[in-house]
Amino acid sequence: GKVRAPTHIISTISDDRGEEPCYAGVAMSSIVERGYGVGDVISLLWFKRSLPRYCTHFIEICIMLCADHGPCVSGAHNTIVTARAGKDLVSSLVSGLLTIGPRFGGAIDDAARYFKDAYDRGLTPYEFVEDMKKKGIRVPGIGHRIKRGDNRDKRVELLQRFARTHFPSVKYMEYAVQVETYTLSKANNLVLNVDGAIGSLFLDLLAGSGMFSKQEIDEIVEIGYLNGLFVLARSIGLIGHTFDQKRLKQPLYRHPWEDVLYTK
Ligand code: Q5B
Repeated sequence: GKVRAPTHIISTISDDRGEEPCYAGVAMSSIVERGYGVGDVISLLWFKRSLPRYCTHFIEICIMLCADHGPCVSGAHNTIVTARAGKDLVSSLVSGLLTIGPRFGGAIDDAARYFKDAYDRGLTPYEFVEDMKKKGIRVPGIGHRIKRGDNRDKRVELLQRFARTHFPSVKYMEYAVQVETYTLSKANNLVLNVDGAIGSLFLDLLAGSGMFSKQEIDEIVEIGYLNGLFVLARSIGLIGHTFDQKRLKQPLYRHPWEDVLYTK
């Protein structure tokens, strides 16, 4: 019989060898004819399955509301400075993307990990937060530079409203809200932020949709798929900031001396 030569690459998500590309076995013509959106494409290429419409709609809402948050956040700032240094689109984009991490936008996976672990172990919000404090770890998904208890993040409210209407269960999100109630009793800036809202709600999507086994959920959380949502979404805004600076023909950025504390 035929002997298959050993391959150097294994790939399971897409195939371009036929007449048209397939994403997780679904032909591009079906994707177009069925009116699929970017949430469906993410479902196929990241999760290797078609998810129910409320799940793909939720993914699309996450992408839309994380696409940009103004010129002052870390990512946009880096992109703007880079574009003004005369660099190309890709350089400007990646310099912004490189700021995404545990403090800025990249706390979604850790929020999901810590909220899941605490909820599944039956910790009260008090036990969870105080345990994190003892370990010297900031609660991922909690805290914001400008949002406050009396100036909540509208994006978080929108996500919560959608999930309460469409998700079969929002137990992880409700847990995150209880954690927020406790952290807000400590300081007014310790709100549930957009990373925490997406992290906890994605746990509800994974657990409540019936589309994932427990083992698959654990693997998704362990590998860390969810920061990918912020990276993908914010790329839209960072590309926009690059074009904006080029269109405005902005000169090289130099930070003003007056805004630096020179000290020994
Ligand atoms: N404290 C976000 O800090 C920030 C605490 C905490 C316990 C916490 C901070 C944090 C976890 C990471 C996270 C996602 C760095 C944020 C995003 C996207 C964005 C961005 C945008 C967009 C803000 C003051 C006191 C200190 C701290 C304590 C703070 N956070 N304690 N758990 N989580 N959060 N990141 O304001 O006693 O005085 O020493 O790391 O979830 O990135 O719009 O800007 O769309 O672009 O700098 O929304 O919360 O506060 O560092 O001065 O702390 O609060 O220990 O206590 P700040 P700090 P003490 S969403």
